[in-house]
Amino acid sequence: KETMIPQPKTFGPLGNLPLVDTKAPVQSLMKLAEEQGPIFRMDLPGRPNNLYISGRELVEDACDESRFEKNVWAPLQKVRSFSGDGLFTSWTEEPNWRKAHNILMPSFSQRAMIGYHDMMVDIAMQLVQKWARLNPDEFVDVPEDMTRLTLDTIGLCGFHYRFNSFYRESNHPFVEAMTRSLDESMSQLQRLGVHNKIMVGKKAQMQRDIDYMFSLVDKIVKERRERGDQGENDLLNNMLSGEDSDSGESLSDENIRYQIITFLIAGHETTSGLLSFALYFLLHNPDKLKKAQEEVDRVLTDAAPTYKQVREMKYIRMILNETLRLWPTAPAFSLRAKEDTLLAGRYPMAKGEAVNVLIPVLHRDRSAWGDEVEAFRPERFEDPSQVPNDAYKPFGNGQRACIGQQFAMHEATLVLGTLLRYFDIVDGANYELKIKETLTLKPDGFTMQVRPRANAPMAASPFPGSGTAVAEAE
Ligand code: FDE
Repeated sequence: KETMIPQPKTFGPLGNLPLVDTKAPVQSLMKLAEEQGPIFRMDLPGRPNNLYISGRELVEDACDESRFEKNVWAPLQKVRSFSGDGLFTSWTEEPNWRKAHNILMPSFSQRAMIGYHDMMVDIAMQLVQKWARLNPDEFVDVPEDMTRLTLDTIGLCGFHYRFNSFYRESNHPFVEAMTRSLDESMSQLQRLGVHNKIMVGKKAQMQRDIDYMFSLVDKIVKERRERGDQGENDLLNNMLSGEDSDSGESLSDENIRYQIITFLIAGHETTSGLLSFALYFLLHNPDKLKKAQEEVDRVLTDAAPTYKQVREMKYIRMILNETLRLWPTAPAFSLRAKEDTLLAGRYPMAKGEAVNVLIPVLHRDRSAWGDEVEAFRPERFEDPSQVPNDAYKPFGNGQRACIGQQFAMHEATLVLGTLLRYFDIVDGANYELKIKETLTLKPDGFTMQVRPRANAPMAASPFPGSGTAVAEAE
């Protein structure tokens, strides 16, 4: 009953390494999956026997939590040098995973979004104001502005820290340190062992970056401890005061540091990529853009969206879901067998053996999504009972699925809706999609133009409150 697992051609001691573009590993693996099928094996120097799965049936079976569990695979192990046993990079059996999970779950519930809503609006309006001041021919760098927005949002909602990215020409030093560290972690994976040992300069830079990140975060925690709780409704307060319902324990300062860094990484790269891809798809699908504008014109009747209005923008949410189908910005996760088992009843897996899920390929499985898998069709998500959930995993699986899902979706819906309410978007550069890979996916060098819409609320001057002054003057 056992079945052979295909493997692409090998290159002596390098194994399959030459088949992987070091700058675009996920896109290389997507291509290989197309050639090799829903399961294949890759041998890499020092890391033999990597299994990749992407078919609906295989993924569904590997998502059975009684037999498989989250694997902190090589890319995540690299990131542990600065995110430690934070939620994203801890093994499920590490005590701090369940502790932090229990303490933080309420902070990420749909209800908790009511508390973050005004802070999300604060940052969204900064972006609206920036775009409203552009000259008609200027271009916006979409991923850069979306990264400013998502970083500032998680900073404010998480810790009442203002990165003030819209008031800076270049990135906040924290972002520089974080991006360089993530880049270096991924590069280390691609280098051979000996090469890593001689990269002394890179190592020293990474240490400086990690020291900087720790010192900034530790300062935020220390200040809050000294000042005490002043009713900030943010993640930091919940971490400082929260007790694990199982053990009665609270989180250590060291673990809080790792969680903060985790939220800053997880909460901004992925969500900014999502917003950027969504705008890209809307530019290329004018009929969907029109439907979206009809919805925001109907729902968003005030200068800034309310919590309830964000929940009412159903089509915007469907656009985001469909965007995550085609380009899930966290493109892969890994699962390992808890005991010896047969995957999908035919591939023997020894205890501890892992499979890596290629999400963008799963999301193009024709048996789940029909023949036109490349078509951008938000309507696939219209009727929740029709969504093939076993073939849709943009937020991972089971108890280790994304804790930030509600947060990301509320933020992205709010922002995309507001932008479409205020601006027409124009593909002035004839942008052709090119995907940049870090730990996440983003449209590389994506620029577009924006034109204030004549019918936007307070379109001429999108300052909260300024509309009344104008009305009174008239
Ligand atoms: C998580 C997550 C995941 C899973 C991973 C693995 O399994 O390894 C995924 C897939 C995801 N996530 C995705 C996503 C997307 C988006 C847009 C997001 N995400 C967003 C966000 C935001 C925030 C704040 C977050 N996110 C967070 C997070 C965390 C913490 C985690 C871990 C959890 C546990 O517990 O494990 C995740 N996330 Fe996400």
